[in-house]
Amino acid sequence: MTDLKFAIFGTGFWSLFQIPAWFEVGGVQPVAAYNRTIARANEVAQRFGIPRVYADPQELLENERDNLDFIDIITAVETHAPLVHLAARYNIPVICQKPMSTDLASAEGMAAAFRGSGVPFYIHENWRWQAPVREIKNILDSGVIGRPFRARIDMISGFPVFANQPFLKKLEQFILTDLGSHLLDTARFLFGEASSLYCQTDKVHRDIQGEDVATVMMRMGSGTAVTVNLAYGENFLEREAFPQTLFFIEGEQGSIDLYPDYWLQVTTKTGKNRRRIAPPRYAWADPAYEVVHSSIVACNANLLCGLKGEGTAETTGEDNLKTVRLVFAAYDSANHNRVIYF
Ligand code: 89Y
Repeated sequence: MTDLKFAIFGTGFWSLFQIPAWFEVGGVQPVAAYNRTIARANEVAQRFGIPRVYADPQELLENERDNLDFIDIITAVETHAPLVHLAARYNIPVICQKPMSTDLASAEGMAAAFRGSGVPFYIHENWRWQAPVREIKNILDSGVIGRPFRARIDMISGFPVFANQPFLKKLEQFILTDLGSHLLDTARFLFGEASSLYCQTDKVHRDIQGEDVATVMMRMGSGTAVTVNLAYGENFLEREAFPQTLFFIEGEQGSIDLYPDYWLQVTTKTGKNRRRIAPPRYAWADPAYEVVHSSIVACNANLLCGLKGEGTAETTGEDNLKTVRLVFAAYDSANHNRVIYF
């Protein structure tokens, strides 16, 4: 099969990892890049050998429409909906970076634009593709710890996250959209759909718009009580593990711990099994984001299988809408201090 040709929409911070992750997967070729600031598009295009650049997404689609198998959108979140609707008008398959949109209604509109068209609409949601998360899923599916009745999922860090991604400071809804999207999706992946949710939020940084602390409690799947603890604090933690997510899962016959540095331990009545599930290493990845950047490769590979009709893409727009519903239900819950039932 010949390479699938694609256009990148957005050449900001994330494109420096998203594009090499595509090269790592192989079987694809970037043919054009759009960016609001053309100088930046030129810079990134030159670095990665992308032949054509545009400052207008519609002009790109007019010129390249017959040459494109898909579009990969990695622009700022508020531009996702208009760009996805634009691509839908050209019937071009789309991969859109998480978080899908700024609100539930526009996310629903994005999914609806593709529904019934036969044209793929996928969300790039990579957290569930982290090597230790896949291993936890295998362990849960093996039944070795029995029915999981409770889980704690923690992503708590003092990492200077706004240094690389300054726009995050300006989001009125920050940690639940930026990280909550990832962790609530991971909770769904591991434990099934939520039947109820309760959330509290807080703010530690004084110079940002949105919340940087959130505590979400959900009842999921066949009854697992899951707490997701999120924080970017200015606090100094004894064990800084950014961007690792730590897990403690209790089952009727055993437990699973994921500790810093990817140490995974399964404890049952027959004893403890401790292994290190480190992510694959790539030269282009920023070591400070290792586990996240490496999961871009696995996520892209899965979405490419879906585009080629060779497998099932996990994070379709329809599937990710369920994650988006949890994110905005969490804001609703925190704002009104009430439990949301699904
Ligand atoms: O934007 C976020 C993401 O998707 O992964 C980590 C991050 O860069 C900061 O929270």
